[in-house]
Order: sequence, then structure tokens, then C-alpha cells
Amino acid sequence: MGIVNVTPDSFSDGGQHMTTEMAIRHGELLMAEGADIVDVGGESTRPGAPDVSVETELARVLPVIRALVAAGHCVSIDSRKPEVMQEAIAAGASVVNDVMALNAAGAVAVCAESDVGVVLMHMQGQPGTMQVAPVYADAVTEVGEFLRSRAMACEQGGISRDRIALDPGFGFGKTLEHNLDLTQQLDRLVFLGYPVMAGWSRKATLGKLTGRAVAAERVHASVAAALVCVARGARILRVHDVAATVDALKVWRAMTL
Ligand code: HH2
Repeated sequence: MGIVNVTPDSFSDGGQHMTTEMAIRHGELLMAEGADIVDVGGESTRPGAPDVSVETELARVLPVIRALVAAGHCVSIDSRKPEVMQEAIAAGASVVNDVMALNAAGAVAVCAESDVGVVLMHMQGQPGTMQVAPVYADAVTEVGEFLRSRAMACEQGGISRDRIALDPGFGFGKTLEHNLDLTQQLDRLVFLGYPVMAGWSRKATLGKLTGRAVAAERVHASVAAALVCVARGARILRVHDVAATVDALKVWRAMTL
């Protein structure tokens, strides 16, 4: 899954794909580089990011979704707002990727009324404050229990099991240790029986591990993290650097299967 952030303030590529034309071109590039899905977002969820109105988010993402769908691509909408999900689905999006795991009122119903796939992500707290002091008794158990309960709520709400993927939400209300625990024990989330998505791409923990303060310089670290997640059973990788990740996966497959 390649990432297109149509935002001025995303943590690693904010402002780079801000106009509709730039965003469409970037989505086309990621698909040409080997992505299977392009994830379009109109609101940054980086720590401390300001909220964005429904109107602003729609104005950013809808023309991009329409163009990429018209070009035949599988498009995902990265949003936590049911209104945005609904319009994105009407515009042809086939996946809803939600950092709030469809917890907003009406989100499950909007997705259940269509045939979209959904990605349910774990986050502790809210983007504004989530990195202030995240606390868990046992991060892997708590994230697993949360994701399982959200998956059950979706199934009860009419989203069949085969439409659901789970994501531990690296960096969303988690310290470096929590992120590492979740990666080392990712197989415990895989064991829940849903495809698992991993989103390590360029994140701050990789900066801490490598000493790289600039997010765009974390490509090698991101590829390494992606491969570790694949080794632990992840089925979908959400990445900014599609070409590098696809090359690594090709070598991985040739040498391990
Ligand atoms: N990470 C980000 C946004 N959405 N969705 C899922 N399912 N998993 C993730 O790990 C995830 C996500 C943050 O990355 P990015 O979109 O590049 O940044 P921003 O939120 O600043 O736009």
C-alpha cells in the first residue's frame, strides 16, 4: 500500500503532494513502482496535528480518488470521519483505512452498506496528545484485545470477516519499547486470524533507532522494519517508499520461499 498524503503537514511528506495534480501524479508513480493499493489521506494524524474540517478533507481527497479510480487503481481512503468515508466510497474507493478502527459514530454502518475492505488500526488517545505519556500494562495483549473487539463490532455491524484487516498502529500512542514489543510479537496479532497491516514507514521510532532526525532519510530503516514485519506474518505494508520496498520483497521472496 503506497501512501499519498494530500496535506500541508504530514510528518514525512507534508506539502509535497498538496495540489490535486501533484497527488494524482504521485499516486500513479507509486502504482507504477509496484503498489497494489494507493492510500489517499487528507488529514495528518502526526502527534499534535490540528483537526481538519470535513469540507477541507473532502476537497483534498475526492478529486484524487476519482482520478486514480478512473485510471483503474485500487484506492484506499485514510480517514476517521464517516462523512469522508461515505463520499470516498461513492467516488470509488475500495478500502477504508481508519486510525480509529471505525470507532466514530456511524463509521461501521457506512462501511457495512458497501463492499469495501476495512483496515482497523489501534491508537491510544488522540493524535493531539497520544505521544505525551502512553501507558500499557502489556501493550501486545491490550492492542490485540482492542483490535479483536473492534473486528467483532464490525462483524456484528454487517462487515464480513473477509473484509477486515488489523493494524497495531506503530507510533500511535506508543513508546519505542511498545513499538518494538508489538513488532517482535506481531505473530500474536496475526494469530487473531485477520490479515495484518504494518505501517512502520519513516516513523519517529526508526529515527531514534538510527539517529536520523529527517523522516525522508529513514528509507533503509523503513525497508528493514517492513521485512521484519513480513517475517512475523504481516500481509500488507503501508509505505511511502514503494520502489525500495518492492525490491526488498522481491529479493526476500526469491530467497525465502
Ligand atoms: N500511519 C499514519 C497514517 N495512517 N494508517 C494505518 N492503518 N497504519 C499506520 O501506521 C498509519 C495510518 C501516519 O503516517 P502518514 O500518513 O505518513 O503521516 P500523517 O498522519 O502525518 O499524514
